[in-house]
Amino acid sequence: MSSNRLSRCQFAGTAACSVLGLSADLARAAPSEDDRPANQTLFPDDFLWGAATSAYQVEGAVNEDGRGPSIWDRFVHTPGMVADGTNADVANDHFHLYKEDVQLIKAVGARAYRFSIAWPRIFPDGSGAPNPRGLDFYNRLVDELLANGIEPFATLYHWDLPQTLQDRLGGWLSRDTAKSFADYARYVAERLSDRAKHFFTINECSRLVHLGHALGLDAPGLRLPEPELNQVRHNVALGHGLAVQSIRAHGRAGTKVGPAENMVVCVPAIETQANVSAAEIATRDLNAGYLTVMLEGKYIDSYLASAGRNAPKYTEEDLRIISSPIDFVGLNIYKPDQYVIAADNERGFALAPRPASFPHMDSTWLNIGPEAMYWAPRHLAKLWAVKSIFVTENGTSAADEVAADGHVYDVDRIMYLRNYLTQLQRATSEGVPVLGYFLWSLMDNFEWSDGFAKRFGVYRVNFDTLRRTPKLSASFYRETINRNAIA
Ligand code: PNW
Repeated sequence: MSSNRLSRCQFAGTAACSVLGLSADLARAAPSEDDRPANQTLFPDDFLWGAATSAYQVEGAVNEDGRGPSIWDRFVHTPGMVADGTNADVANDHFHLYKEDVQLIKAVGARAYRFSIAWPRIFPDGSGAPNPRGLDFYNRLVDELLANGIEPFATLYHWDLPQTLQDRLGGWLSRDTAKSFADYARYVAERLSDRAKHFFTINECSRLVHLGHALGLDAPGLRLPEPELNQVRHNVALGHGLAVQSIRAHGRAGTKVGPAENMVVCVPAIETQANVSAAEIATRDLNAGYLTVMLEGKYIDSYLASAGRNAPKYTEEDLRIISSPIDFVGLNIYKPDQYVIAADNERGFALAPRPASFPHMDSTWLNIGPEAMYWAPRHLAKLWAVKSIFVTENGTSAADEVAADGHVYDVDRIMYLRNYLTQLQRATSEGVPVLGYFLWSLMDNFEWSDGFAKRFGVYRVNFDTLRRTPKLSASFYRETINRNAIA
C-alpha cells in the first residue's frame, strides 16, 4: 500500500474540508476502500503528487511591495493582444489569498506545489538593487506550504521578464539578460534554499522563444528574423545553464535544479520498432535548441545545418554552461505529434499530417494524445539516460459550466486526465524514472493571450468574487492521490 495514501476524512472539520464541501458529497458516490478493484495498478510508493500555477497567471498585486513592471504587464495592456480584453492586474489575487490556496492544495491531498517567482518583484529593474519586500511574499508562501506538509517547487522564470531588461537590453536578445538571470537566481537560492529544495530554471524555453519572439503572440510580442531568433534561443538556453550554476554555487546543500521544458513530444504513429526509432530521431532533432543541447553539450549537426548562416553566435564555453549537470528534467506534457518512418527522407522520420478531424480539448491547440505521457519521459530515459523526471505540467482547458445544483461536472477534464495518467502509469510500471506529477492547474487562472476565457483549473474561480470552488475533477484528483492509482 502506498505511503502517501491519506484517509478520506483527513480534513474533516478543517477549513480545507469546508472548501471541499463538494467532495464531501461526491465522496459518497465514490467507491469505498473495500470496493476498489483488487488488481488496481499503483503508482510507485513514493510518487509525488502535486499541483502547479505560475506567478503572473495567479498573483495579481502587480503594483504591491515594490514590484516592477514585466513584459507581460506591458503586453496585456496593449490593445488587441488578449482575446477577451482582460488583464492580470488582479488575476486570482493569490498574492493575498495564498493561505486559502494552500488549503486547496492540501484538500486534494497533493504533497507538492509548483509555483513561480516573479523576477520583477525581486529585482524591479531586472538587475541592480534587490527588493527584499518582493522576496518576503515567497518567504510567506514557502513557510505556509511547509507548515501544511506541502513541498515547495519554485520556478525562477515563467515568462515575466522585468520590462526594464527588454527596454535597456532587448531582453533575451542580449547575453546580459542571461547574466542578470543568474544574479537573480543567486539571490533567490541564497534566501529560499534553506526551505525550498527544488528549483526549475526556465519554464518552456521553446514556447517563450517561439510565441514571444517569432509569432508575436506572447510577450514581448516580437517577430524577429531568423538570425536574431536563433540568438534569442541560444541566450535563453545560456540563461538556463548560468542559473543552474548559480543555484549549485549558492544554494544550501541538497538543493536540486533542472529545467521545465515543453519538448516536442514525438510519438510513433503506430508502435512498430521502425516508427519508435523514427520518433526517437525526431525527438533529438526537434528539441535540438533546448533539451538536446542541455543534455549533450553540443548543437547537433542537423540543427547547425538547417540554421546555416543564421546559426547563433556562441562559444564552446557557452555549450559547457548550457549543459551544466542537472538533477532532474521537468516536462510539461500536453499534446503529441505523430511520427512515422520515412525511408526516402535522409532525416529518417516524417511528421504524419494531422487530419482536420483530430480531436482537441477546449483550447484548439490542445490535441488529445494520452500516449504523449508515455513517450516523452521514455524518450528522455532512452536517449539521454535521464534518471529523474518530473511531469511539471499536465492538464486541460474545458468549457466548464456551473450546473443547476451549483457543481461543475467537468467530465471531459476527468476523461483527459484519466487517459494521460494511464499512460504515465504505463511508463512508471516499466521503470521509466518519473518521480512526480504536477497537475496544471490548481485553479482557473489568467491563460495568457486567451485571458480568462480558457479554464484549466480543478478548482473553479469566479473572477468577480474570486471565490474558489472544487470541480468534479478536484474529487477525481483527490481520489487518485488517495489511492495512488487512477480513480
Ligand atoms: C503551458 N502547446 O503553456 C504554460 O506553461 C502554462 O503557463 C499555460 O497556462 C499552460 O501550458 C496551458 O496553456 C503551453 O501548444 C501552451 O503545446 C501551449 C503548448 C504547450 C504549453
